[in-house]
Amino acid sequence: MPRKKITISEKVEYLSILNEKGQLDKKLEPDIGEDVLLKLHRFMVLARKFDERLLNLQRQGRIGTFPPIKGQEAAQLGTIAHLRASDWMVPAFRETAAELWRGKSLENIIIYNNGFAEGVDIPEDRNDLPISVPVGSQIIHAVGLGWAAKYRQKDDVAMTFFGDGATSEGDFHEGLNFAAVFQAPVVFVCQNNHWAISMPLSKQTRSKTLAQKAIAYGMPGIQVDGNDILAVFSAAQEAVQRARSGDGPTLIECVTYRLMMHTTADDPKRYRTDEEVEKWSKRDPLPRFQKYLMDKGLLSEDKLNEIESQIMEEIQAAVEGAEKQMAAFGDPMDMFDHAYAEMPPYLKEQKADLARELSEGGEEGDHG
Ligand SMILES: Cc1ncc(C[n+]2csc(CCOP(=O)(O)OP(=O)(O)O)c2C)c(N)n1
Ligand SMILES: [Mg+2]
Repeated sequence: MPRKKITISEKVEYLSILNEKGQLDKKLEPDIGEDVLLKLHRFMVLARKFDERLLNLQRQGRIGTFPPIKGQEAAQLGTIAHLRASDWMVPAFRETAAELWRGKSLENIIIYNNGFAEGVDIPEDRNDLPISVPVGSQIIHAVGLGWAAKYRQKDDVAMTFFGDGATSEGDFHEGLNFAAVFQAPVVFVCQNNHWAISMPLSKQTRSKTLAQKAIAYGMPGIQVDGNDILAVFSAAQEAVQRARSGDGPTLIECVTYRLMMHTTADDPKRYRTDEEVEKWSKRDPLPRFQKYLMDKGLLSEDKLNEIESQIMEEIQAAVEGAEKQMAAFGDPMDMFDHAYAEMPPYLKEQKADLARELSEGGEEGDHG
């Protein structure tokens, strides 16, 4: 027969374990040790409070533009929790919670967001890549790293993070295709937060889900409630195990929402409704996880207050420490030094002008 249906038998799964009211689907509850549950919770609170503090600092002019993560903590922590130190973490630009889990210091995040390269520390014992701002570009880096691990017969995996907007980039398609063909140990974590700056999800795809794109490349794809840390944790556990045991890549679509602005340079009220934000605020990943922990007897109001106040102190100390460090950074003369092997005459002139100005300004550096 010249014309017939080809049956594509793969299905896309959807996973939700802890719903927005904090009610648990007992059959699906993952077996997570108490220490891990409490660590996940601590990092969720830390990421939330730190994000709020960064926003305040930005509004006070004490850091530059930064991308808030509020609402996306579960998607980041439930996935990153499965990586070993030697695995590769390949972030986009909105992964503060995952970065903290990997050991990045609060101080360095503040320093980075003030524009100082000194803040780009990769913790010594971690195989992590720096933040990647060109949308989707990090996906192919992760695939290369995963492929290299396999080539060297190591059982390390690469986990990369990207947004719904990145799925419209060629890098996403090239990356997933290569990873599937070569069975590279890569976990693709798409944080579908419904917006790419002011561009809604409906302008990125006509597909019902982003997860189903995995089918075309020949890898498993799963859509999870990205605000449900138990569902994210379970899906990522399977994906990391699959990659580590040589069974290739997985695409995980975490359905979540960016509760704040794209970056502090953007006003989301110009492109989305208060009702939409209100609807998603009710699906906040943090209270539902806290209810789960309280129902299990692992958390109480008193304990929560204690954790929150410890965290607030930790953040305050980091802000003070970072500001102290930064006071010693950034000789403005440095900006002339790294652009040309041989400095053009006009820059030599500007350099001399600035040196003169700085010396005239005296110790206080008052340049009028
Ligand atoms: C290649 C490229 N095009 C455009 C931009 C400008 N830009 C920065 S973030 C962004 C939206 C990204 O959306 P998404 O992938 O959904 O991630 P999210 O910001 O929602 O976390 C755009 C268009 C960029 N950084 N790189
Ligand atoms: Mg997005």
